[in-house]
Amino acid sequence: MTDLDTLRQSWLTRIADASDEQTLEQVRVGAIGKKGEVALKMRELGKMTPEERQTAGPALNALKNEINSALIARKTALADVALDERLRTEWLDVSLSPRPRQQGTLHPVPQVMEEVTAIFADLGYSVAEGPQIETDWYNFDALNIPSHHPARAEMDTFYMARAEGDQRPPHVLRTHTSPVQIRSMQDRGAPLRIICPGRVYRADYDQTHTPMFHQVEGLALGRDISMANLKWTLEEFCRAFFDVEGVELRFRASHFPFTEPSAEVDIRCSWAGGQLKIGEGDDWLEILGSGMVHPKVLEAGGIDPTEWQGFAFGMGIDRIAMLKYGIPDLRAFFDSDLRWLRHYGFGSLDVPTLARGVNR
Ligand code: 2NM
Repeated sequence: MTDLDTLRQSWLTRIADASDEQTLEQVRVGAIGKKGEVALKMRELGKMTPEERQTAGPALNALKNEINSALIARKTALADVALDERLRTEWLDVSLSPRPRQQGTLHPVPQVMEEVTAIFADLGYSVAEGPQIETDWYNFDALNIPSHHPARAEMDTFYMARAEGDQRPPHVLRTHTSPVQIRSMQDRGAPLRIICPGRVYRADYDQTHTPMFHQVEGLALGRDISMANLKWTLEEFCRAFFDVEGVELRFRASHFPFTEPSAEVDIRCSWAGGQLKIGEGDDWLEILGSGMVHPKVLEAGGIDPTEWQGFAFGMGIDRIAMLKYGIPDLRAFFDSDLRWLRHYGFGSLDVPTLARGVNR
């Protein structure tokens, strides 16, 4: 049986040397396949004497089984190696952030809108929104700006085209968010505490004006809400928004058709060294307009002015964003310049909340 020993040694060596599954399969076919070497040996059993066959038969069967076991063991080992190789090369760092780099940033305008709404939400105000295309009644008449009032001309209003033969007054792009406050009075009645952030439109374009800009207006109605409540509210707001403990506000008598009395509000600041500092210095910076809501405006909102009164205020978001974040040119807000957005933009997860502070 020395030739069977040679056979065994030769196939076991080739099995051990097979470095991949394909080679191993070739070895299997050559050894114990139908026309493999062991099968050919088995065919020779027929020419043997019965005595020879009695020892050669079991020996060949044992060889076939041994080769088969060696093939299975080798196959398992190769699979293990292949798996190890995959595990080594196909890896993933699950500690990576969802995006490899910060790709987008939040524009300062929505960021500041969020900051303002977070501060007023903390004071019990809810957010109200409304259409950007308004009837002239909601945009003007309801706000005590009748047809031939000079404020209509001063507003640089964008008028919508009318259908041929339509005699009704044209719709307008809202020139302030006050129409939303009229709608909210009509829908919700008094008492009421709302702020209305949104886009507004005026046909004006220069270094300090863009034809579309952003406003937040506020309205608080109650039985005995006064100018004192207005002053406290605006001081609280400025303290939180500009993150300055010693904010100081100055109320200057002014005029708006929709409020009586009316006041423009300045904040103490310094321009020392060309840099704006809020809350210190000898300069004043106008930041918003305000007043007690005119009785005619309350009536337009379906509110009885003998029972309810309240204050309202309005500010330009773009403007206070410039002041807070030191942005020099208003027009850059709408240029979509990526370098500008990366410089002045905010991280997408950098959402202002009062719990974390609106000023990070
Ligand atoms: C301002 C200044 C003063 C204002 C008034 C109203 C309303 F609809 F309630 F009467 N909303 N906003 C208001 C008052 C707006 O912006 C400079």
